[in-house]
Amino acid sequence: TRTPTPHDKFSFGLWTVGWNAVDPFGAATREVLDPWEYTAKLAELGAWGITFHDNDVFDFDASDTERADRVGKVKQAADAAGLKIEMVTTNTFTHPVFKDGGLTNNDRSIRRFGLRKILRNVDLAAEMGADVFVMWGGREGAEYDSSKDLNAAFDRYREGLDTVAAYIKQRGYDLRIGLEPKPNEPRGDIFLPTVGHALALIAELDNGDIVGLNPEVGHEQMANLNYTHALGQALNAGKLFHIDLNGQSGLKYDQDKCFGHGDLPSAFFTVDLLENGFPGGGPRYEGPRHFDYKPSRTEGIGGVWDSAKANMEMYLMLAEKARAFRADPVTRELMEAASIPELAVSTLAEGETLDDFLADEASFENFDAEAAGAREYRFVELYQHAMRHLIG
Ligand code: GLT
Ligand code: MN
Ligand code: MN
Ligand code: MN
Repeated sequence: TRTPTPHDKFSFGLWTVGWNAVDPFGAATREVLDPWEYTAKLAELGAWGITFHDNDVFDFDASDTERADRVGKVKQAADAAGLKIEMVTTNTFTHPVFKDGGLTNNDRSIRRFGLRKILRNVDLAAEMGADVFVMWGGREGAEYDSSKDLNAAFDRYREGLDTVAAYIKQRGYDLRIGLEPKPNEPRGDIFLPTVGHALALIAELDNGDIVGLNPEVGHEQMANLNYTHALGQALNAGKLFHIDLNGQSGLKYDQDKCFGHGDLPSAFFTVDLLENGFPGGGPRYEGPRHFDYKPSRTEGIGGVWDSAKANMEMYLMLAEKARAFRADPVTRELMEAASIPELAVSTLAEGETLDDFLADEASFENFDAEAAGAREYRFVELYQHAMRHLIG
């Protein structure tokens, strides 16, 4: 595979390569560098952008001067390395004050504090030139069903999101919000567990036009759902604002492995959608190919860079194969045989009224359901053909 270039639009969270590998059972296994020390190496490996939380760069209780100094150093390092700061997000999950959430905390004073922390960070995102403001509500949720007035919790979630979106508009910032669903971990049950739940809430917002999704591979897969379908529905709704690519091997804790190191065929079809679009055209995702992974705890600093490279290499290898798969005339024939292009034809004809439809005997009275039920789709052969391209 060729080496990545900025043209590929790969980006990394500073919390990914910068993770010291603490887990609930063990201490850190790696030293961490200062946030600005990761930029030169990421750029050298071919990355185009970086992303961060406020508290990846400065401490929760940093003074204004310290905050400005550390943010300045990251911005300077990114500029020097030619990296774009494409997304900024807020940490509303680490400090104990957020143990019952920020926007949906039962304690109103904490909700007011959480919202202020987020708004302050919206200013920072705009100042950094970010396009997207991700909101992962990892602590918004519960372990105990007795602990929440759920009706009020969803009201407060909407209120919080609408307030952030209204602030972005009031300030005239060129920023869109990307909600990141996750079913559980760290909370027993997190609100907005899947892309579908988030889409439903967004539809009820007053300022929902600038609120969309940041779906993560592993998070949908932890809910036993299909990531590519999640991207498909978000795209179809005009709501795919950002993506978190990584790898997850089935139903277990959030693994954040390298992209493609979990469910490989699923990663292939994700890249196929991102690189080639829907078979019949339609909305495309043109944003960053953003990796949200964690270099495994077994890895030292060498392994950090091995794994950063692995994400990009996996993506490029899959992209090459997905392009060849789509360009293959055999694929096109099999797609025809499967009637895939026909799904893009509206079910009622243009201008056909309900009365016309009811009067069309060919569609019902004279329809041969036995014959239609006996047709072949050759879905298995089409999938097998994809596998030939993937591993043949
Ligand atoms: C945290 C989480 C990620 C989110 C980050 C954004 S924070 O690491 O596990 O999935 O994308 O807040
Ligand atoms: Mn994850
Ligand atoms: Mn994560
Ligand atoms: Mn993520």
